Amino acid sequence: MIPTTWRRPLFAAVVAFAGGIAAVAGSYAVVGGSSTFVAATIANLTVTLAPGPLVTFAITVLGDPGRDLAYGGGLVATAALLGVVFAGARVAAARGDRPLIAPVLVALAVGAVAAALSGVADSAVGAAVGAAVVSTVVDLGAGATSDGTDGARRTLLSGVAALAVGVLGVGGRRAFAPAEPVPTAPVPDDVAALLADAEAKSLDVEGLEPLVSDHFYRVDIANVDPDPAREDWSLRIHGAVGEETTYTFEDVDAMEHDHQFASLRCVGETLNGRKLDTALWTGVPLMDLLDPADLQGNYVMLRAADGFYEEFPVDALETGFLAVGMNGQPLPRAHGAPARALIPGHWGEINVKWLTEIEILDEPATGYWEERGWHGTGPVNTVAKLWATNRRGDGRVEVAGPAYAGTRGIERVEVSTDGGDTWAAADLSDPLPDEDVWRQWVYRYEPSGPHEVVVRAVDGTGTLQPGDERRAFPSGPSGWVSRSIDPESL
Ligand SMILES: Nc1nc2c(c(=O)[nH]1)N[C@H]1C(S)=C(S)[C@@H](COP(=O)(O)O)O[C@H]1N2
Ligand SMILES: [Mo]
Repeated sequence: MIPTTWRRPLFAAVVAFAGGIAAVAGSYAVVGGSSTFVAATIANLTVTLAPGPLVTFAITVLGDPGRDLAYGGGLVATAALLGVVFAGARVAAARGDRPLIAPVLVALAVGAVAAALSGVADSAVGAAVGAAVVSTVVDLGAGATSDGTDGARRTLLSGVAALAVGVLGVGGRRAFAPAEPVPTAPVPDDVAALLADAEAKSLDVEGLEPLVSDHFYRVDIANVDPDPAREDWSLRIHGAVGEETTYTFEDVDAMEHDHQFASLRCVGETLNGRKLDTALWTGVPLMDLLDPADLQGNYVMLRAADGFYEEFPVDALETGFLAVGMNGQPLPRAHGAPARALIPGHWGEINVKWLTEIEILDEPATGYWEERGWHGTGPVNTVAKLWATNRRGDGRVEVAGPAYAGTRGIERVEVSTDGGDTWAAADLSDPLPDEDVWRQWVYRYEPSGPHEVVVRAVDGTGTLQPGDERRAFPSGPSGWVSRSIDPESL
């Protein structure tokens, strides 16, 4: 049994937390998982405040589950904070001893804090209503006495009310509003033809992703991605420029568009990891936007709506691209809608999503990941990955994967089936039209007992992929991918 003296504060805490949960659910009911959801600010704050190595670990090692964990923490923290506000308002209301004042004060206080957190009225109104419902139910259902039984009753009522608000709010939202409206558009003929070409060139190997990835990886510093509307978006070019220039989405839309295949690879991935993918991007060359601004500095800082920023030498912008479409569709929110930068041949991190600013600098500066110890603004390392291992009907073993060396291109992939003593050339997929894109390799052979397969690539300059093994931190993984294979267990 809980000691009697503890009961009151414990009950009060449960009622307060229930109020906080209802406020979070109310906000969700109105705005869903958008960036104006009341829990988004705190969920993202946890990443901003967390120490660099922890963020790196969460993003690179834990990946999506790490993000879910941080998001869950943000939800609980937001419910707790709004719960404290809820309880404070009820204490203040109790002084006046007028029954209706509590829900009104609760709504005002919770609404005000929710508005401060989310920055918008509708999300705050949802939170205010959710909290006020719990406050009302608790007062209406509980008697006037304030002994232990009464407290237990309030606690139970608050829990039931919060559950009801949660089920109605979250369930209703999920049922009636699309979780995230996914814009779709008819795929233009030229894009469809390019995608068909990529499909035709993809090697037919079980367990190997096609040349245009089915599932494109994502790396985000924010737990809740920004979702700027096209109408509200703009791209400002400033700093060491002759002519400060700002583009709206309409401006960009009116310019001539181009399509290009490009792969992205995260510097923080493991050697044989999956943070390497390819898409067909649609957009405009960055220099079309930058030329009128008359660039005068040697460095550039790209900034984004989620607070992300990366700096690198201005030369890399020359082949840069502002992507507004991906695989024939508008750029998805997760990949930076309405517009992201693509910087060919460089690690993923400078391919800034939700791009809002291009600042030209005279002096070098430090980007988000470089402040956390990474060196990920340069060209990618060469890699050949081993993603598929199959036993074929004819008894042969089939090994395959992608190989990528940024704009250097892939000239050859070599495979060893004896742990690196002897090497043979793998078959390569036909190259896609653009420079900064992976190729697939496949090698089939007659096995004789358990053995070790090793793969390595030679890039377009004739340079062999270095064999020395290094972990991802700080400048990307290095080494040859190898795997022990027992043909009998394939
Ligand atoms: N605004 C913004 N841009 C960003 C990031 C981010 O967190 N915020 N992550 C970067 C990193 S580390 C990588 S590897 C790529 C991943 O792009 P993707 O999520 O579209 O795969 O985006 C880069 N651009
Ligand atoms: Mo990355």
